[in-house]
Amino acid sequence: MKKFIFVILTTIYTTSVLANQPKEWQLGFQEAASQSMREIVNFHNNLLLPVIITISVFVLFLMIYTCIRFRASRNPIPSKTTHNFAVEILWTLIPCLILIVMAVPSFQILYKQDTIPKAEVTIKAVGYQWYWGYEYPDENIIFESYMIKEEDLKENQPRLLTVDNEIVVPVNKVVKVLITANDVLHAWALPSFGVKRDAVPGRINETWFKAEKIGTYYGQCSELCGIQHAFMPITVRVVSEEEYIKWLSGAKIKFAKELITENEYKKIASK
Ligand SMILES: [Cu+2]
Repeated sequence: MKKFIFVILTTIYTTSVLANQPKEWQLGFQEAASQSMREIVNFHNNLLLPVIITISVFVLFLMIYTCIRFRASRNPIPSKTTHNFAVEILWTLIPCLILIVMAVPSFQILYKQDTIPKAEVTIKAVGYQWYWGYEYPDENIIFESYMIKEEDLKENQPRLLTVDNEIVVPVNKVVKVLITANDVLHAWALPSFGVKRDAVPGRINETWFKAEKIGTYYGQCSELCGIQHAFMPITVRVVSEEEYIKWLSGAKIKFAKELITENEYKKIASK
């Protein structure tokens, strides 16, 4: 009973809870943190759901009506009619029209996601069995991101989602993500940003997002990649521009891809 009440309450209050990670007994999507995800949620809630519900209710009504109206006792001699031209045209045309009505906004969203605006930050994500490797190609930064085991979690760190090295990006900036894999297929997915792309060995996929709110966002590998598929989460920390610059200067030293000279070190450290 308690669980039931909880489900009802979360259904009513989902929009008011700041959800950048899955919540227990959650229904629906996580709260959108990008324009792209808002459009997806809008499309789902305001078009797909009403269409699906209407069709389901209509089919259910037809089934119940048929069972009652044409039951053996009420309809002892069944009709032998097999074809009806008008009905057949209708049940072909109407589903076609419904599909077209859904396809138009759906393609609009897809094309918008596919067109990558001029990127202000570029990140390369590489899937490995079983962790993610990240690179900031313009900043000479490279690091690996492993899940933190349950026994090592600190307070408020979600289980199975927290990593040791998070990706850090500035708020309200276009971030382009290049996605690939080193061994098998993986997929880089972040529900709050409406992003999900396959990581394919030997090829680079692209996606982008523009996070609108400061916070920590969690995603998971979304392509079954082996025994530890569930243990390679994705964590993105969205910070202010100043904080990002501060993080960059630290990361350039800590995660330097190529050896930095003493002069460069001084230059970075003095920032
Ligand atoms: Cu996986």
